[in-house]
Amino acid sequence: MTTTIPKAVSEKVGRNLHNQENHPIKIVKDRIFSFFKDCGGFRFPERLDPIVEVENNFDKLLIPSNHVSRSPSDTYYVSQDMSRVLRTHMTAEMVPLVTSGNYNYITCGDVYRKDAIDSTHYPVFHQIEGFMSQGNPSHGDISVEESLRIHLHGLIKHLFGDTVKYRFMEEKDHPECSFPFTYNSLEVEVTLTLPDGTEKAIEVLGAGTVQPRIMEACGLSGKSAWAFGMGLERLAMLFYGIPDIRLFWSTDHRFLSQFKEGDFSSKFQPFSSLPACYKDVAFWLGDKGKFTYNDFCNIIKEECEEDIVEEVILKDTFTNGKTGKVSECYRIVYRHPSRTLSNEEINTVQDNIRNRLEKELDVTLR
Ligand code: FA5
Ligand code: MG
Repeated sequence: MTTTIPKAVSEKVGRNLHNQENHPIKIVKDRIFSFFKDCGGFRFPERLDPIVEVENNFDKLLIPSNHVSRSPSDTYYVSQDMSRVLRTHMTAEMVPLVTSGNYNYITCGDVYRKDAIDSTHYPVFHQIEGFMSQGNPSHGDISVEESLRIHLHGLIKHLFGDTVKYRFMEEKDHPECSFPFTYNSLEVEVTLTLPDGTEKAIEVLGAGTVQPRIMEACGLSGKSAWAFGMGLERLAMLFYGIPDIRLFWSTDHRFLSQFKEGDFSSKFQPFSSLPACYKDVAFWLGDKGKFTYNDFCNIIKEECEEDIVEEVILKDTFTNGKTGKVSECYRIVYRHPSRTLSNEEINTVQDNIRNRLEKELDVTLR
């Protein structure tokens, strides 16, 4: 079985926003790279092809065969024999990069996940990943754990300023902050005050000490290394006040002309407040448990020629006492980022989605 990749996703392959001059994703990437350039000792290799072996994305990273992230509801499989995927994280490049002699690197690339549809999730986003092994002079005499923490403290302050409020959520206190490919793992959460005075905590990165079995597989038995991975979109949204993650893919000059290399202080000026159109769809779930929210979102992405769906929200759910059947009602919010949608256009898409829901996900429309 392979997943058909929605056109809205496949046409993003090769766009490489992280290398597009004056694009906010590139500006944020450069700012992170500049911190590590100042540290010294790092290489900055880039592997642009996001199609990778399942082995490198999951197996060699010790991700168990029953791990949810491997499910075709979460990951885009691109070959008939299920041996290749659109990489789901930049850690997929760790084994190939280290094996080919990069022992200290910072890399960046596009990653793909089937996910929710809302203002902070998009099936394509960008990650920066860092890897540093013992032997890099900037480790000095300190342990790998200490070195990781020093670099991360420095990076967070470089990005958000000295007075930033943030915390390290260590695996030992927060078991959910762990990764199969690292131990002594942690996640960093930054709390920012928004223009309206409210505080918002966001998870900006995951990190840890690389598992010895992976070091061995990379030909570095007996050595240790740290690694971290962070998402760029949410950072850029915070720095610039960009309200909707889909905007990064806009080719509209009203968006692109607002950003300049090195300029971090400007705030994004919204250029459209187009009306949204809401459509609800309610159904009974079938007995086979075939329906998943991610598969539903993927059908929506496949049916939309352009990015016209802003959000898909579960509005209501209940169980019929007599039959035991479960009903769910979802609201699909349609809004094009830069033009007004016609009723006709929305109705066609909505009808197609309804038909496919019934055919493919074993539900009965109400
Ligand atoms: C990872 O992807 C790990 N590979 C990170 C890592 C690397 C850990 C090396 C240890 C060693 P996670 O799925 O939590 O972890 O994603 C890492 C970061 O990417 C998150 O902290 C967040 O900033 C960003 N991110 C994750 N999912 C999304 C999404 N759907 N949209 C935007 N950003 C996301
Ligand atoms: Mg996470």
